[in-house]
Amino acid sequence: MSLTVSARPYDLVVDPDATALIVIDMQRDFLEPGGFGELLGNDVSLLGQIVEPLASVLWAARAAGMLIVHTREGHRPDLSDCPPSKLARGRLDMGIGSSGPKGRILVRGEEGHDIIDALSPREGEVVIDKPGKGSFYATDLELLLRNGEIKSLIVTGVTTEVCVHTTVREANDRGFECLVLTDCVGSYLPEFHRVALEMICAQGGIFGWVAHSADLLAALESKPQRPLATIGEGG
Ligand code: TIU
Repeated sequence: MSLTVSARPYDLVVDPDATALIVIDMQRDFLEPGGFGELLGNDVSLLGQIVEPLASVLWAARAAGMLIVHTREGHRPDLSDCPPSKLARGRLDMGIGSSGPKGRILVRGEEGHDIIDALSPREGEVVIDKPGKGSFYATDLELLLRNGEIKSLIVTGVTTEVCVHTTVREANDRGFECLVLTDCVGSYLPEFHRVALEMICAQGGIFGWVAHSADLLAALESKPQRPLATIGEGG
C-alpha cells in the first residue's frame, strides 16, 4: 500500500511498511535548561514548540505500524568515543563530560542524556546511541534499516541544521528518501531552521522533501490503524 504526502518540491509517495520514523536527539540535554544546548549559549525554550506535533506524529506512526527509531547524541562515561576536537570545541568552561544539574553533559546513562518524558520510546522501539551529529556515523542504523527493508525516512527532532541535516545528508547518499516535517524539527536559530529546510527541498529536492506534519497525518488517515491497546502493550 502506498500513500501520497503533499510535500515540497513535489508530492512524495511512500509505503508505510517500508518507512521509518526517525526521532533525532529529543534529549533533555538539548531541550531543557542546564544541558548541552544551553551551555552552548542557546535559548532552549525555542525547541519546546515541536514536542506536541512530534508526539502526534509518533502516535500516528505507531498506529500505522511503522518502524520507530529514536536517536541520542552522547558518549561513553570515559569519553573514549568523543573526538578531542569535539571536546575542545567552543572553549567551554563546562562542556561534554562536565557535571551539570541533570548529570554529566552528553554522557550515556545520565538524566540529561535521555529522551524527554513526552516522547519516551516504547518497548520494542529502536534507540540508537550516536557519538556524532549524523545518525549513521558509527552506529548500526543503516544495518537495521536495510534488514527492515526500509526505503523512506520521516525525519524529526533537533536541531534542524545540525543533527537533522547531517542525518538527512547521510541518508540521502545511502539511497533513502527523506521527508522532513517542518513543524517537528527545531533549531535554536530560527533563520538557520528556515534556510536548512529550504536547502533540503531546493534544486528539485536535492536532499529530500519537506512537509508539515498535518500533510503526513492526512495521508496516514487513509491507512487502517492498529488498535491502540496493542500499541500500549508495546506491539
Ligand atoms: N548544537 C546544536 O545545534 N546541535 C547539536 O549539538 N546536536 C544536535 O543537533 N542533536
